[in-house]
Amino acid sequence: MCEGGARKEEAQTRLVTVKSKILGKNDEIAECNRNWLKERGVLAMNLISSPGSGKTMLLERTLEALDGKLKCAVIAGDQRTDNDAKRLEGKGAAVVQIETVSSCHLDASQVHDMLPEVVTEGTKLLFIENVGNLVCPSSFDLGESFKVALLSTTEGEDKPAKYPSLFSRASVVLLTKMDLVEHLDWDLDACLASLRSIRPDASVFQVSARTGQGMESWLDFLLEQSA
Ligand SMILES: Nc1nc2c(ncn2[C@@H]2O[C@H](COP(=O)(O)OP(=O)(O)OP(=O)(O)O)[C@@H](O)[C@H]2O)c(=O)[nH]1
Ligand SMILES: [Mg+2]
Repeated sequence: MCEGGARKEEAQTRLVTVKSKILGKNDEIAECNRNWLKERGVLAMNLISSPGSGKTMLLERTLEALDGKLKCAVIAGDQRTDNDAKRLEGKGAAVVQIETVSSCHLDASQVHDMLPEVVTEGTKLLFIENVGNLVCPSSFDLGESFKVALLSTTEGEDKPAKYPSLFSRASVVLLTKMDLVEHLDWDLDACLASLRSIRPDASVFQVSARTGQGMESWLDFLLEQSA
């Protein structure tokens, strides 16, 4: 019994060491990405949310609105398929898809390999659409300027308090699918209270990519940030 306990402790120590080595290596590459992007004057955003909360649709509308105004690029991450890249093509931005296969998040090295291909001369904004997942992607710095968390109204109000690893790290939060509120019991004040309890200073945008509600404020924010 005691011996088993000691072995378990040893195994846990090894696991912690391996994890911190992986994250340490990731952080090094992320810093390299950040410097590379900074040298080129590119603002990079790491978009993180649950699957289906509207990252790609937000980007579809965002790229369409910014086409001809601001040169954008997109790195889209999914476990499988290039569905998102296909949806984002032809909107004036360079788009690449990363298939993470067995991984539930993008890492800095995958982004590093794609940067020269997607970020060409004159690019001002880089959107990195992470794999749909509310937990793991938040631990992996990709070299972004800041993280953007999306939370759709159909997910309920309490997700910031339940998933603090993301919401404490995201300085920008988009409440998406606002057009559906009238069909739901969703409570804006409760959602904001949950968010404020985790990240009081987050910039919050209430948007519907479907109807265009709130999109102007989001676009103004992007233009302002990239200036
Ligand atoms: N009503 C409504 N539906 C939306 C809105 N935004 C996205 N959707 C729908 O939500 C579903 C998922 O949207 P996506 O943009 O694919 O979501 P995602 O976060 O990119 O999903 P993953 O990449 O799989 O994580 C689609 O059926 C969209 O049409 C919105 O503002 N309002
Ligand atoms: Mg998507």
